[in-house]
Amino acid sequence: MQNLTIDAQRLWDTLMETAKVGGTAKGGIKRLTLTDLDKTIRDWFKAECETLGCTVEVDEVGNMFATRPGKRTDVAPIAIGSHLDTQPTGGKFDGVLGVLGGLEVMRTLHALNYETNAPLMLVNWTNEEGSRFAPAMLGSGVYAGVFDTAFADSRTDRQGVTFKEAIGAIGYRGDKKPGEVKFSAMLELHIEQGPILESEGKTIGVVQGVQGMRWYEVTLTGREAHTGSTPMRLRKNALVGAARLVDLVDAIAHAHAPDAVGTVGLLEVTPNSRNVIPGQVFFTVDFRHPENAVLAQMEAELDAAIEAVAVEIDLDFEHKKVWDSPPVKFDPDLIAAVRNGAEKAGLSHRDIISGAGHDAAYTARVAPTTMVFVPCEGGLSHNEAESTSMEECAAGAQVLLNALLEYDAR
Ligand code: HGY
Ligand code: MN
Ligand code: MN
Ligand code: MN
Repeated sequence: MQNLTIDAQRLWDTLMETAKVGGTAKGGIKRLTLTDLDKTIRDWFKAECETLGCTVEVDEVGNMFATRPGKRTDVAPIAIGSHLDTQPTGGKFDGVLGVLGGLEVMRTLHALNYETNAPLMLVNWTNEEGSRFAPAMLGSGVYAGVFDTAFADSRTDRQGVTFKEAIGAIGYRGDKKPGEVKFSAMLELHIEQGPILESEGKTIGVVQGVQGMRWYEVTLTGREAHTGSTPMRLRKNALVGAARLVDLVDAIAHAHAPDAVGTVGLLEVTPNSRNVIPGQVFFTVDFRHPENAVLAQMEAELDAAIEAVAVEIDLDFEHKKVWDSPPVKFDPDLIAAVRNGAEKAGLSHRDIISGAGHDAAYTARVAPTTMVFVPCEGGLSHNEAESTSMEECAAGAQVLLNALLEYDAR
């Protein structure tokens, strides 16, 4: 058996080089989905894959599928990949490591002229982050049939631009229908984005699944009025209501500790003028927990909290659940292949559930799926200071290769 070892330096250099596409002064990446920067990295990705002999297909929502032929033409490809879009204050590794680690696997096989049995597919999913267009994992969600293309097209960013306009503007509305490009299995490499692996000194996370996630949008409406001449007793201050609810979201999550998390991440005040009592506030809620029953309980508590605050401050309100991604368990055979892949590489490992959402949560609905985690410094992610080492990136890519080769040899 050839010594199939990935090239750590080449992977690291590619990570650092491509991080310049949307690179920020603080060392992160701001490369929002379906922007010109996203187009730049997509064009680069396509060209790179084509130099490795891949054919690149694109579906209606811009998901990119680069397929390297294998010995057999009668089986669907084994897929690896992740996402190249980032948060506004994103780091160099979230999503990117999964795509470029997969590219490194392809480069290694290409350099050794190694032919896998099944074809090998490298995927770049559209809009995994859900920052510009909610919900997250939108591209893989359309692929898996959770959403349809019309729903994706209708999503708008906070400037009122639709997904449909944005994907058209960068020319990535592909001709493949959702789910038309098939694969037999999916392995996604990703940084953990949490503190567990680093705190335990483990190099590889053998991911068992992804926790449940729910997103809500809340609009509180009071009344704009003069900050100087309006007595406190006559006010309908929407921001005071929102402030109460920001704290209540935090309290609900703490009440379901240690596994629950709750966050208000986006909040907009109207008219946002220093001497006008805020008439309206729009904000989002992100709840997560490994069990659906607890998420349902947290949702009920949120409903009650919104009602109570609206009565207390005499506000109108509307709120809706905009995303509900239930807990996901990954495929046992693929999990075993990752564990064996870590053992083969002599790397420490531990089983782990993902706190963050990933495209793998949706591909698991349509094909056997699992993930490989590597540590990130301080467990920090969705932050420009996100960091991990060349060795850990290489370890993740090596386990990805080992696992897919084991699965390919079945
Ligand atoms: O929200 C998430 O967990 C992912 O980063 N989109
Ligand atoms: Mn990610
Ligand atoms: Mn992310
Ligand atoms: Mn008051």
